[in-house]
Amino acid sequence: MSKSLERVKAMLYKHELFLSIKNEPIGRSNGIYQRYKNPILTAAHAPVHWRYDLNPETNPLLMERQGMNAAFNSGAIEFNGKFCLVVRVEGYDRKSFFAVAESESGIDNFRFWDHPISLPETHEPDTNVYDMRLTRHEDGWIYGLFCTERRDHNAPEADQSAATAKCGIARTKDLVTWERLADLDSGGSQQRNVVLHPEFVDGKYALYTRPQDGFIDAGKGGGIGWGLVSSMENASVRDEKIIDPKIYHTIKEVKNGQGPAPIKTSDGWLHLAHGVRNTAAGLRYVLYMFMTALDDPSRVIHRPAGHFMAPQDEERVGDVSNVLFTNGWIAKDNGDVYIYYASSDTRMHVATSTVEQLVDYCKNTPEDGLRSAASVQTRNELIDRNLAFLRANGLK
Ligand code: M1P
Repeated sequence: MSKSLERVKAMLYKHELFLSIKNEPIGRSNGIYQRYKNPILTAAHAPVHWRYDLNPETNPLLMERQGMNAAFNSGAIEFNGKFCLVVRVEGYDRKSFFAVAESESGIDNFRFWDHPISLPETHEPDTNVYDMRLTRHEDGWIYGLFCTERRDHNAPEADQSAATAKCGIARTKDLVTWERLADLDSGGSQQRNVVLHPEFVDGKYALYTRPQDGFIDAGKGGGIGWGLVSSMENASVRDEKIIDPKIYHTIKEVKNGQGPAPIKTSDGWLHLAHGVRNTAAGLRYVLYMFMTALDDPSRVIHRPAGHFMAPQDEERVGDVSNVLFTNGWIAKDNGDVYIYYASSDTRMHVATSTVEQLVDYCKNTPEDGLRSAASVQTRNELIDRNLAFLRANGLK
């Protein structure tokens, strides 16, 4: 074997060793979910053949030609018995695209398919696409709803960062071939974090939306909205009802957004979302949960206070630090739940839980009383119950 071929072989071997690293639960668990030691996907997980020109004739120095920057905010679905993520992959050029990575275990050994997804464009090409939410709908399609970002054509030439966000819609049966449908028409508002509910509601498709006045600022908009549309082809939503508003002095006072499509349980629909507040160090993104009624997925029935997961340790640092974001989870038939979340717009992680634990968490975590005194009261109630329990059992 030639020297140059040996170098390629060694590179592939090293990458394979890296992809094969086993993941393991980290010691600390709060009884609600289990975090894991290693991120499940990073830029370094991207196949070597996506980044290097492996031919010694065109790349004699074996230099990286097209670097990868990040692998984050992934949609998730169980497909052909595998855990499949539609990952937001970002190159050094700042462009995001979608690529499927699959794993047998759901906690490690994720492998990207050979090619990223070739997503068709509409008549108005996307500048950037990201954060796909996957929904296996009862109409038989797998839908991917994502953000399509384009330059704001009303912005002055000098302002090259003004953008507009819309909800792009595509559907597939095999995660390989995607049919692109028209972007969601939501009147004047910008949209990000739009998610399709998995079942028809009153014979219509139901959408969780996030109307916003600007690209970053939710402005008068914000909150998780709810709207029904009669078709996903040329879908148009009007009169969105805000079912989970942003609220002063909470973890979602600046903005919030639905995470993945909700999970159906016998106690109601489980929702995972992100909430954003402002700090002297910039925006802080955390994950929170709530539940809605089985007979009306737009009616919130349980609102546990505060965050469900917040960035910790190395999760706190990345391209956009202090961010946890989620747009994918997988509920297995046995009740196990795999929560896929990204940290700081850089890498993907998994946390595991069960439907039983998550429903218990939603039902038994007190709501936010919105005042310090109310928080002290609910905590004292817990303390008093515990002291009585400890005394009754001779432990105090
Ligand atoms: O940078 C943090 C997140 O910012 C945006 O979130 P939101 O839609 O709530 O404004 C998105 O761009 C998201 O991709 C990103 O992770």
